[in-house]
Amino acid sequence: MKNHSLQAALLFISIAAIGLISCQAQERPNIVFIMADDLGYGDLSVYGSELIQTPNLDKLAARGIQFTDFHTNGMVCTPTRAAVLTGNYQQRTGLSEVVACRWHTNVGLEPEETTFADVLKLGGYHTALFGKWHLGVEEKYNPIHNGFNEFAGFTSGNVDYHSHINLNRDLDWWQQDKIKDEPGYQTEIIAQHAIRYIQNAKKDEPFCLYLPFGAPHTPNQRPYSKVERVPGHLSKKDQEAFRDSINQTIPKPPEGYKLAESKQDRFLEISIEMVTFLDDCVGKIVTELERKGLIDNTLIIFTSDNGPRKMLSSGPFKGGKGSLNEGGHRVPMIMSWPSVIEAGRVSDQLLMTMDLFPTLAQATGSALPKGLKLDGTSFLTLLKKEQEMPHRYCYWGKSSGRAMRDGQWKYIENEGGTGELYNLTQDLAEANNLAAQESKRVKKYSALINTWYEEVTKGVEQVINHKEITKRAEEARKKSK
Ligand SMILES: [Ca+2]
Repeated sequence: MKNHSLQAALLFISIAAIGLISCQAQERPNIVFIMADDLGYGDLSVYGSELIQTPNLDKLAARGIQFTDFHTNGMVCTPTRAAVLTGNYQQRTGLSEVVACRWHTNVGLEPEETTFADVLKLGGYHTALFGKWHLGVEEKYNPIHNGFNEFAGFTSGNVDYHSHINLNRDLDWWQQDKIKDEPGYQTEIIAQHAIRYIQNAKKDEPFCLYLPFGAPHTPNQRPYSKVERVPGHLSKKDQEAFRDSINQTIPKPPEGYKLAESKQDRFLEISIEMVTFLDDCVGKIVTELERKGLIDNTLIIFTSDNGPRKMLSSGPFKGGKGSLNEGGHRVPMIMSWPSVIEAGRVSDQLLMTMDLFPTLAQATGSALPKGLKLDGTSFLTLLKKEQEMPHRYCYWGKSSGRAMRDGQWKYIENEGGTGELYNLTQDLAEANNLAAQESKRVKKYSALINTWYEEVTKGVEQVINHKEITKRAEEARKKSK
């Protein structure tokens, strides 16, 4: 849903104009925006992981800025991606829950929405997306209809890392708007596309490369794991032939390599390896930017789309993927842009994924369309120099609850209306619920959260989640009996 406000439009046009003036002093930057999938706050060594070593991402942080209070808009994949693309709270698009390839046909990010890719493309950028879309599985929602010149990857929530078969047991690998498979381990294919794209970049045309990797989302597969999923439409015999043909192409593990004994240890070991492989790919992409002499004026962004999945870590925070607690949405955020961002910075400013759209528009001097109002706020000036962001309330919402931040205060309103209040300055782990002592504050936040939710969902039908679909189907079944 698009909102129009003249006042906001004028403000943003003037922000974009300031961006354009400042960008004229130097060439417009290239953008490489990398998003991991289900990677938690505590899964990189630079964010304190002792289990996973991520030297390339650590180096990227040392070269630029690392954020400690950066949040995804959603607690699961689709909602955060809708907010990333539109610069708004995802509820305005209706995509407030996951789009599941099994259930949600005819649901996705409508091509009429204005995405950051639309804005940069109109501003003279070449745009590409390699990786996971998860904003509609059908052709009509394809990224090339939503601002991207190039697309290779998958449109559902996850695919087998080798066979690229989704949870509906269909092949889900696209090149542009056609299903067209290419062999290889998913993470590696995405990195290879990125490297080829950078190699072929034209000198006189800046680019925006969006790389939403599927890793480390499940299925839990490393480069030499066997195929797990085969096409559902094939006969049993043909499925086996398909499995064998792909398994034959998978590299053997290094000599002497031994898998952990217990199932749990093996699962963890593979999870770790999926993250280190991703880190390695980031290193290769950065090396290619260096080789092309583009590194100084390329804004590299690395973040995640929600908190950690099973066996990964939210560091000091409570909860993981899907949770309204900090672990569900506070994620790593690293940015490098040597010609603008001073090396070695750490910032504790409160930011959300929807802030990236206006930041990218301003950093590239791309004007926003007249009348486009965004919930996100540009933080380009913060990249140039540490400063306090203006105070604002930040909100999170899903079908079973909502949450908000007011500076140090975190309020969660669970389904049914019970509230939890935490002071994050004293209690990062959200262990001490202060709701009973602070009833006046709770009342204020509860009213604010409800006003916000009503405003962002007004007139927009929200996607229903798996549980609700199953519940409704069960009710219909009982009724028909
Ligand atoms: Ca995710």
